[in-house]
Amino acid sequence: MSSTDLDNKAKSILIENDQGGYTIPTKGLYPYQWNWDSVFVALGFDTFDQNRAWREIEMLFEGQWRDGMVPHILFRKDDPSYFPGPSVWGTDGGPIPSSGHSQPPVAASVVQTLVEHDRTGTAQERAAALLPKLMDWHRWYLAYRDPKNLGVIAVIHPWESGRDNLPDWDDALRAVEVKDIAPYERKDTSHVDPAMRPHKEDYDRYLSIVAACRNVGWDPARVAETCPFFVADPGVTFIFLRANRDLLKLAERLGRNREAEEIRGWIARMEKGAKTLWHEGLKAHVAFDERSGKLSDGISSASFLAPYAGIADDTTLSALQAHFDRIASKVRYLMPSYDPDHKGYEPLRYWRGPVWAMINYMIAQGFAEAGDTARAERLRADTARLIETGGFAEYFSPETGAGAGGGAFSWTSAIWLSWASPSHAKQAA
Ligand code: 9WN
Repeated sequence: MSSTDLDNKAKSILIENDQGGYTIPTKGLYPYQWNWDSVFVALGFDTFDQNRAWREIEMLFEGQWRDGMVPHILFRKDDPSYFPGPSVWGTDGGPIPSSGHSQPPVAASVVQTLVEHDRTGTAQERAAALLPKLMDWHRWYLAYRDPKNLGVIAVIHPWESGRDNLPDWDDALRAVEVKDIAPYERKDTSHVDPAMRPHKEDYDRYLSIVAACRNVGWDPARVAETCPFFVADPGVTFIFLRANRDLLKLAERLGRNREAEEIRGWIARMEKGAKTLWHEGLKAHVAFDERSGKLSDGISSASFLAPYAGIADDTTLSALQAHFDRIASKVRYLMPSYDPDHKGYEPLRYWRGPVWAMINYMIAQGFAEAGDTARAERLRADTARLIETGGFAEYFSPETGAGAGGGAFSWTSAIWLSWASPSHAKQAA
């Protein structure tokens, strides 16, 4: 397929997955509105329908909870093809039935991008309406996912990280007692090869965490105190730090001085805190289990997001460049979600090895901003080749380039349109 055909195909996937203002990640496997999926999808719509891009994010925020949290899934209508659905979550925090925790807060960064790209003349107004909501969400993160003021953001469930099945979660997950779960039937393995999905022992624990949070009524302070899983994640931490920098730009642009001052404080706290995640032996930022006090022992694709978060001092950048080149000598396509030299690496099981297009987009943005345009371009070229060979798949094998997981996937299409497509690269040049 030519790149123009792929552009058209990507657009048609977004249009097909559009449910009237919000977009599902893919039909069958994921039939609801997911938080960070929607935000990346907005980047795709931004290339051909800016009004629709704003709508995607506005509809996501329609589900914001009273306490400020923006849920990871909005169940706008019940769909038996996905498990666990609304009745398992048992939440009551917001206006739309939803899951009970969040997902990586990329929204402020994408809103800032939409403002910069605006051709509609309405962006300033729409961003101003979103600003207080973004502020509330970010305050919620600091209050309830960093209650000890460490300057790092923890996740209370592997699903909250968006990188659900990472080897980094294994130890913390094994420590979760399996209890309070009713007999259940998974749906994911009926849509996708079970060899690409988590094991039953993982699902038992995923559901046990949901039960533990349900038992405290999803009260965020009690969740932070009692949740059996509470792990500081370099992915969410770096995405949040970046989002705060972009939120600051927005607040300044809108003349919101009080908010700008508050955000500057958050940035200082996070810049200091990120050091907690530095693993001196591995020379990279890794996950930190706040319950056990242990750092994880592997490098994930999120370790490469430090420059995206504005952490690009010489030590960090040169260590990441060395890891980048080492990993590039092991696999054909970058960036695998987990280090191929680690025992937990599996090229086709999700988040234990496969490549995701939107993670590449963020890593590349950080490397380019740090002045490493060669490695940024390598990531863009690999992402383009993966999509040309593997189609608009959910994720790809770093070894063969085969597309895996769900097909006709929204965020892969969006990242193609907004970044990886050669026609986009030509326009941007
Ligand atoms: C649970 C929708 C979501 C992504 C996540 C990805 C996967 C869900 C699942 O799909 O997670 O949230 O059921 O496996 O891990 O990042 O947002 O695309």
